[in-house]
Amino acid sequence: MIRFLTAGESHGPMLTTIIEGVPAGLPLSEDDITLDLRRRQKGYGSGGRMQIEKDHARITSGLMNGLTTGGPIALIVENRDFKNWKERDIVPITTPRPGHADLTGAVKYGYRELRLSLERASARETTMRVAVGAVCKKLLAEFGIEIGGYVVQIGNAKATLPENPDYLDLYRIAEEDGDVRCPVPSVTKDMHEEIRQAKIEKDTLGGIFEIFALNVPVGLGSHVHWDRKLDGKIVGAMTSIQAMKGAEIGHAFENATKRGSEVHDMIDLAADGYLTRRTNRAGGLEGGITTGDPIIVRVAMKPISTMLRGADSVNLATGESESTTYERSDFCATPRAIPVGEAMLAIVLADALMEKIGGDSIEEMRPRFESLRQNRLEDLPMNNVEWRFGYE
Ligand code: EPS
Repeated sequence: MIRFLTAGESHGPMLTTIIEGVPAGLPLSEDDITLDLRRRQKGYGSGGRMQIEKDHARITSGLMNGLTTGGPIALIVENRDFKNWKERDIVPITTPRPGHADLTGAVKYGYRELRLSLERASARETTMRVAVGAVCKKLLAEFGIEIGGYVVQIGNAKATLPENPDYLDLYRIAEEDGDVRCPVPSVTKDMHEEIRQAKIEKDTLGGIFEIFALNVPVGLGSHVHWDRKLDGKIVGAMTSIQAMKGAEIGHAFENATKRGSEVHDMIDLAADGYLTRRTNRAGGLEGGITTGDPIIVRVAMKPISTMLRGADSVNLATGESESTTYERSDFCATPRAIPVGEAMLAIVLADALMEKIGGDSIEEMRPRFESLRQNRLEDLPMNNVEWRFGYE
């Protein structure tokens, strides 16, 4: 199965990751990873840091002749900003920002300088998640699985989408825009305006975005135990991203207000004998298992906690009430969160695929994957077998 660790501080010399469990024989290049790293750096509402960094991942192990070896893959990304911090006279931060890990981290680890919390809690770490996600996307792409995402709400600007949209089309529109990654062009300028106003008012904004996965085979995940349910893993992975405070599969919160007859995806028998669904309100998962329909996960990002206008807090060194200080930050990082959400979904799905079909090399996986696809609902309904149930 796929595992990874990241290391590195926001303004330290470099970020590092080791990925374990990627099978041998996967074509991979630094350019594959750079593409997503650059996407993560692009978006309206970013602060000054993105002008400094030019993220590029060096692959330092696990790759030979352009193919993965099956060994651990190590990646490093240099922080170009490091030299500025090395040369700078750094004043300790003693007034914690509400919403950031400043206070909780300091209390937990006994820090006497809040930078020790922020250096590791910083969303700079998502660089490495995106790098790992790019590798997992390559693995999934070998089997036709595609991942993408777009922003659906910033402030009051909301993109309303049709029930079963062409996800790749929405993705293309959002990527072409690039700036706020809105899939509905008529709403793009409203999202832009929301961010612009927040900036003028020295404030910040969060948002809601959707990540999808297409062509996912039936049967990843399991209903048999809580920690094998794929919906739980996906929601957990999304809320592990810095500033993400909620995630739902499909329109879960909206569905919660409706009746069952309005929510569940009715099953039909198609002319060719396959089973089909009228809708995909379940977001591609039933009982913690993939249905074969698009996986849709919606994620809520809180507003960035570093605000130019400051926030009421207490200076821990003096015990006096004081407003937080401001050095630099994003005003709205939601457009830039899309590649991060895609990465986390790719990592969870790559892990679930490896769990399902295993294999030490891509070649070993291919026939297993084909039989997984064949298994699709082809043999249903099974009217030539005896159906029975009993505890005895
Ligand atoms: C972050 C604060 C800002 C963001 C950073 C996350 O960094 P800085 O303090 O250097 O301006 O730019 O995000 C990144 C560096 C990045 O690569 O996304 C924070 O405190 O979480």
